[in-house]
Amino acid sequence: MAIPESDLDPFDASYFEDPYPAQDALREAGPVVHLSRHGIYAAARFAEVKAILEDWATFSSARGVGIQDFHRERPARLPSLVLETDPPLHDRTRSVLAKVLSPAAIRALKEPFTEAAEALAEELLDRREFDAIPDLAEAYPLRVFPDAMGMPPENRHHLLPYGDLVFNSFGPKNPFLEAAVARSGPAIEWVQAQSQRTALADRGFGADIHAIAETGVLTEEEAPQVVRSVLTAGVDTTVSGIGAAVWALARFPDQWDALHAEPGLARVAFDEAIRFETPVQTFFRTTTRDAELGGEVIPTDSKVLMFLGAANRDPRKWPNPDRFDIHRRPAGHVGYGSGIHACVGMALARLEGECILAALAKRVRRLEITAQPKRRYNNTLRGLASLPIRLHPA
Ligand code: QZP
Repeated sequence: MAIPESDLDPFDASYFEDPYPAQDALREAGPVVHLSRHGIYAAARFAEVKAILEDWATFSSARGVGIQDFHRERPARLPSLVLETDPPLHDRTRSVLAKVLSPAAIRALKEPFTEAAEALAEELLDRREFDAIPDLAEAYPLRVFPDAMGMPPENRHHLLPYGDLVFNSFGPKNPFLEAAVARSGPAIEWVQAQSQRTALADRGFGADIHAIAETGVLTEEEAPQVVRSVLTAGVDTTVSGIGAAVWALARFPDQWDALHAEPGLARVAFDEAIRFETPVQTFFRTTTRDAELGGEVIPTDSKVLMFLGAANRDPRKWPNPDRFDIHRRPAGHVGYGSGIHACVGMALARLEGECILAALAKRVRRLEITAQPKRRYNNTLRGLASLPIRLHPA
């Protein structure tokens, strides 16, 4: 029994354009496939992706969750204290973030996030026609998230090219990464400066992280690195998620009808959009030993690519997986990961998605796509660059 080979490049424009036939082929080829172009292993079925996520000791994050192996190459940025670590270091950082992003802390944002969503929905309704990526999917998180962090109003736009750079950097050094580097300008230095205690308001997630650090859990150097993690993970992801939801709801008008009839479904509709489009498409782990997976053995010190998006459309797990259906139960998808690294900001992301979709659902009878959407190419994130929309008011 040999692990099948594939020459697929999952970081290439034609793959990004329509990844589904290639994902289907990967799932059908076997539980583990070797991608010869990059010298990496891949898992695209739900069961194996989940098994990798649940076994952090065999499938380590400490050597980077991108294609680069930190044991062989120096990481371009200071490794994250939560994403690119294993226990026990991971757990210490994670506990700080779990406290800061606690259910009570997120609940307190329900009112301001709802208010901001209603205001944006009203503005968009007045305009009638707009581009749902910059004017909605980017505008909403850029309004509410930096406020919740306690950031000053200036230069928040740097958060987007910064995220674009980091998410591209998990992939190979290809033209998409090179373009993101060229576009990033002062974003890296700006984010670093914004992570310092003195740059952040007295109230907000940033101040909360620094306050916990001062109790001795984190060192003075570590606290801004943890703020950086939230700034990195918190914007581009929700932009892609909200864009995915609007795009799916515009393409499946019967699903918009259902949401319009029952705006209380906004939260589950957002979750289904995360399953359906899976904004964070892929992530790597590195094997710390010969690793058994789906009856195959992946050699130690190998990079393993998890196809979260393919897992979320695996027919072994999901009936009719290519149908966007807000009445299915999408719970259990791996769009937020699983196991010890599962998204620590999930409740915040879901609150943003819920608020903006509910605000639109109440006011809008129909979403019309008025021109061909344009894809945004990124080595990790799936999303659009442009989605021209006309709103039909209720
Ligand atoms: C990005 C960090 C892996 C993600 C989907 C998001 C992400 C999470 C953490 C960090 C960056 O800690 O820098």
